[in-house]
Amino acid sequence: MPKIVNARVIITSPGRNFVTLKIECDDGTTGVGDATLNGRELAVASYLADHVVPCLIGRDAHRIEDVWQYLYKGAYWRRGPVTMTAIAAVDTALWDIKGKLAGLPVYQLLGGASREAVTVYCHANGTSIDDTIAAALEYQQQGFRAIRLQCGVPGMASTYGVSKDRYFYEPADGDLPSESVWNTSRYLRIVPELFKAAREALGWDVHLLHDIHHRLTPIEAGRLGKDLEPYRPFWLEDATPAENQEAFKLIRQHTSAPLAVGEIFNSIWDAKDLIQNQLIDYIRATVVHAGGITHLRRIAAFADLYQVRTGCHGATDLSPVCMAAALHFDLSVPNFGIQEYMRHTPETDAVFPHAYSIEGGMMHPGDEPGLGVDIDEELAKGYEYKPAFLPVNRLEDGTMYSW
Ligand code: KDG
Ligand code: MG
Repeated sequence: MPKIVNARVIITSPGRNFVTLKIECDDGTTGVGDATLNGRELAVASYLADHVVPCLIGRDAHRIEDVWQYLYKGAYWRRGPVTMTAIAAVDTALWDIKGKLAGLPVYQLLGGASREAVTVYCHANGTSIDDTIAAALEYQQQGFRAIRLQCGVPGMASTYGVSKDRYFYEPADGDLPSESVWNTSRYLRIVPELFKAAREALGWDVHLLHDIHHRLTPIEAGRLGKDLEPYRPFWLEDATPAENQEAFKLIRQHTSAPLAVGEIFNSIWDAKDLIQNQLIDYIRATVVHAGGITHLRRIAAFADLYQVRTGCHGATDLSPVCMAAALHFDLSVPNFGIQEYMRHTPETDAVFPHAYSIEGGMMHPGDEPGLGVDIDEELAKGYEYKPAFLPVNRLEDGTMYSW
């Protein structure tokens, strides 16, 4: 058996903070797992180093399911983003090791490829509708067939999804949380205009997506869905906060716009009612925050029973290790829908050398054994951790609101 002899928690900040777990076996085989929880990185690092790593030493690296159950059931304190991110990192690293020992890319161990490559959506954003359309046209020319559109809301100093940098999105921006201001009625007016302009400029052969980022009530989301229906959105993401899964019934009663939810979910229990009542069309849970490849496969298998497809979160705060793992999952899973893609900075890509590639709007995990991604620990040492918080959001009268 490949015995686990060491596991290191590596914190590095090549452009942004990342936490990585590297597990080592007695024959020298190593595997990596992403453990990054944006804005709460050190909580997961401590959970891993203090409570998980000591329990891994001496275990059989092949027993992925047993280790998963041990960490989940054995913790007593089940679920939650910190615990599930830590479990995900272990699980991902063990799949990487299994692939390397088998001499096969992980997607082959998951049943093999169900498609030739993975369709991704990219991000077009701008402070105005015109800027956003110009960015979207560029992506369309590069071959992307699915584009998320976000634009500034007139009168608001900043808007979710509109990054300060044209190419690199970075929401965590301060050593204390910065504050944004929100106005729902202005937002509800601008988005249909954005989609109208997008269809005029980009035509109908491209999928258009939008992220509401938990900022509407169910009835407001129903209104927006109705207004966007003529432009055939691919999905509306995080229309309303999903703690109350029943809230989506109200949205469904008012619009046929497809709904996507789940980037902040950490287990199947967050999505159970949404899926079995067919209140959503896409489940956005991803490897790093939802318990790793093992648990994400369980979520996808359950979702498949209800014709709900996957749409893994893929923002830049998920490291290339998570991206690689997501691509192996995406390539194999029967009910794949789409994968989010945001480019990492060159510094991030250098610290995490990877075999995955992108061509036009399609990605492939590559055919290296394991996940085909690693961390250059020497290079990583040069990028010290910097505290960085996600912003918070208030209404114009000062009321705290969802970010
Ligand atoms: O860390 C938070 C980001 O990953 C999130 O705000 C990005 O909503 C997001 C998305 O859809 O990529
Ligand atoms: Mg989102």
